[in-house]
Amino acid sequence: MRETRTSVGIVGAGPAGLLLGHLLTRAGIDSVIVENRSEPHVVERVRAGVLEQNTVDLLDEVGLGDRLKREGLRHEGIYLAFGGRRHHVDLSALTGGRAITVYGQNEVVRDLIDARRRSCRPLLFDAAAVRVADLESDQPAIHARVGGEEHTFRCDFIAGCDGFHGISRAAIPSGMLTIYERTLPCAWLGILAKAPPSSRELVYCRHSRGFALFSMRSPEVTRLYLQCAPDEPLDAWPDHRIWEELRTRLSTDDGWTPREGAIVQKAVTPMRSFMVEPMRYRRLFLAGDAAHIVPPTGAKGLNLAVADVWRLAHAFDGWYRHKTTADLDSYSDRALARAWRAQRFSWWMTSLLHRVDGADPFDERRQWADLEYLVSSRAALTSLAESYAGAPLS
Ligand code: RFL
Ligand code: PHB
Repeated sequence: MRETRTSVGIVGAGPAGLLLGHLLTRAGIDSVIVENRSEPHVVERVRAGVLEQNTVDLLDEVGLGDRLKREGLRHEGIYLAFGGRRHHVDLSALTGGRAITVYGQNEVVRDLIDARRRSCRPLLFDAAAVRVADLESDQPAIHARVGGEEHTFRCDFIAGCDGFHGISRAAIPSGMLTIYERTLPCAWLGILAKAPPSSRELVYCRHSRGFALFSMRSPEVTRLYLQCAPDEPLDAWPDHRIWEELRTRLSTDDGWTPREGAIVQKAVTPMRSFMVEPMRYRRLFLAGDAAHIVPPTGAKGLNLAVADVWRLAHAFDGWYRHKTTADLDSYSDRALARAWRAQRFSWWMTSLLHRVDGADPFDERRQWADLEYLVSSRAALTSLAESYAGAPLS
C-alpha cells in the first residue's frame, strides 16, 4: 500500500472538484484529485448547459475564459411559452445587464482538465475513493484504489466533491446531518440532436401534455427535454415519437417549431430536491451535488457547485495564509443560504411549468394564472430574471 501526503484531498473530478483544484493551485495550495470514472467518461458526460453571469465572470477571472468566450453563446433573454404563445423575458434589461452563457458542462470540465494538466498537479482517473477515514483526527485520509492498488492520501482537509452518489457524505456519522429530500413524480427525457437551433434563445414551455425545453449546445447542436414519467423506458421513445411530442408541445401559433435532425444522445434524468445540513464535518467539507440537488428547471446545479468551491477555496486560503478559521467556520451556513435560494427558485420554476398527474381543475387554473401574472408584471419578471441570471458571488 502506498501513502502520499497532500494539503487538500479532493474526491471527484466533476466541475466542483476540478474547479476547487484549480483555485487552490492558483492560491499555492497543494491538492490531489481522485476520480473513479475514466477521463473519456468524465469529459463526454452530457449534463448542464447554462452558466450564470457570475460563473462566467469567475471562470474568466481565473484564466479559464478563452474558449468559453470564443465558443460560449451569450443569451440576454429566454422565452416562456404557454397557450401557443412565446413570451420574451429580457434578462439583461431586467437585471441591469446580466446574462447567461450556454456552454456545455463537459466543455467546462475539458477546460479544467487541460488547466490541471498544465499545472502538473495530480489528477487521477479510474481511481475510486473507497473510504474517507480518520475524520476525528487532524490528518484525515482518503483510501482509494488506484490502478488496482490500495493508496492512502493523508490530508489536512478533505473536499467531498463526489456528487449525489459519492462516498463522502455517507462517511459522516449518522446523527450529525439533517437531510431534506423530495423525489419529484416526474423526470426529463433529454436529447442532443444534430440540428441548428431554430431559436436564438431557450424556450421553457408549459403544455397540457407536460413541460418541454428547447436549448442548445452550439450553432449546430440542439438540446431538448420532455417531461416524462420517472420510470419511463427509453425503448418507448423511438426518435420519431420524440420529435412528434416535441413538435406538439413546443410549436407556437407564430409558426415557430424546433428544427429536427439526427438524435445523437438520449437519456432519462430523475428529478429530485435534496439538501444536507451542515455541509461540513470537522475537516471534511462537502461541495456541489454531494451536498445539494435541485431540479434542473432553474439551471442552477452546476452554478451552485461553482459558488460552493469558490467559497471553500477562499476559506482554505485564509487558513493556509493567515491560520484563520473564520471562513472555514462560516462556509456551511453561507453556502447553504445560497443553495436554499436556488432550491426555492428551482422548485418554483418546476411547479410553474410542469404538468402534475392528477391535478384538479383548480390547480390547473391557478398554474395558468401564475403564468399570466408573470408575463404581465415587470415586478414578477424582474424576480424571475434576478434568480435565473444569478446573484453575484458574495
Ligand atoms: P458531479 O458532476 O456529479 O461530479 C462528481 C464526480 O465525483 C465522482 N465520484 C467519485 N470519484 C472518486 N471516488 C468516488 N467514490 C466517487 N464517487 C463519485 C463522479 O464520477 C463524478 O465525476 O458533481 P459536481 O462536481 O458537484 O457538479 C454538479 C453538476 O454536475 C450538476 O449540478 C449539474 O449537471 C446539474 N444540471 C444543471 N446545472 C446547471 O447549473 N445548469 C444546467 O443547465 C443544468 N442542467 C443538470 C442539467 C443536470 C442534469 N442531469 C443529467 C442530472 C441537466 C441535466 C439533464
Ligand atoms: C441544458 O441546456 O442542458 C439546460 C438548459 C436549461 C435548463 C436545464 C438544462 O434549465
